Amino acid sequence: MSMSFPKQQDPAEAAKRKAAEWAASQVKEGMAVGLGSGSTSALVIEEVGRRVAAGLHITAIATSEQSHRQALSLGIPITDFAHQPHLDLTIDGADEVQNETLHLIKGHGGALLREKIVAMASGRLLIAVDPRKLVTKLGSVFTVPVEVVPFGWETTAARLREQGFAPELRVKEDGEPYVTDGHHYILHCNLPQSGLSAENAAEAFNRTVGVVEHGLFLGMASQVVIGSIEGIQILE
Ligand code: ABF
Repeated sequence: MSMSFPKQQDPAEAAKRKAAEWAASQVKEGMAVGLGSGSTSALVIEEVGRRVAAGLHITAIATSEQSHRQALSLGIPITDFAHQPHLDLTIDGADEVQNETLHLIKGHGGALLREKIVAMASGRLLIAVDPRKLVTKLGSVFTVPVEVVPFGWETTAARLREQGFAPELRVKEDGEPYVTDGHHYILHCNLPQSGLSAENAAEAFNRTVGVVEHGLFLGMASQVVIGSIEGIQILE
């Protein structure tokens, strides 16, 4: 039986907040910071916004339009890669974290392309999650979102299907394709069904024409902070 809690007492929400608060504490004076997407990142941005309002000086680049709007609304100074090609620290969430390798599945929020571009430009990628995100085998809970060019997406999907990924087009409630901030579609791919390791699957996605980027973030996380009601745990 699943229990329902008011948001402020929900254990998962409390865990996310603990992780988010510690992650936000890692933002230091003068840093250029990548701000992630999703509900945990929204808590991070809220906390960073509070610190900026209290006098912290940073610049930031967000991984999604939604996070960008949230940051602006809190008065966090936003920059771009023309002015700031390197970020000191990016804080983002994840859908799955493999507990030993810190390999990640990201992108169920629909922002994986920008998330990966921002992560690649960062000296340190800090992932903030609640304990439900930890898995021993990547792909046990979530599919791998793969961002594809809309033109000929059916042929890209067919080639991913031939490789065993059983791709499914992400659609909105009205049945129309979900369109990313980068104006692409997303195909949800089944990693266990392909029988491939995460590394081999990443290579297969990279080789498939029509694929823009995929949600496997392998060897990219510097640290993972896992929140719980009791406190935090750091994996690195
Ligand atoms: C982004 O938001 C992701 O890459 C992931 O898809 C999602 C996690 O969201 P939440 O923190 O709401 O679980 O960080």
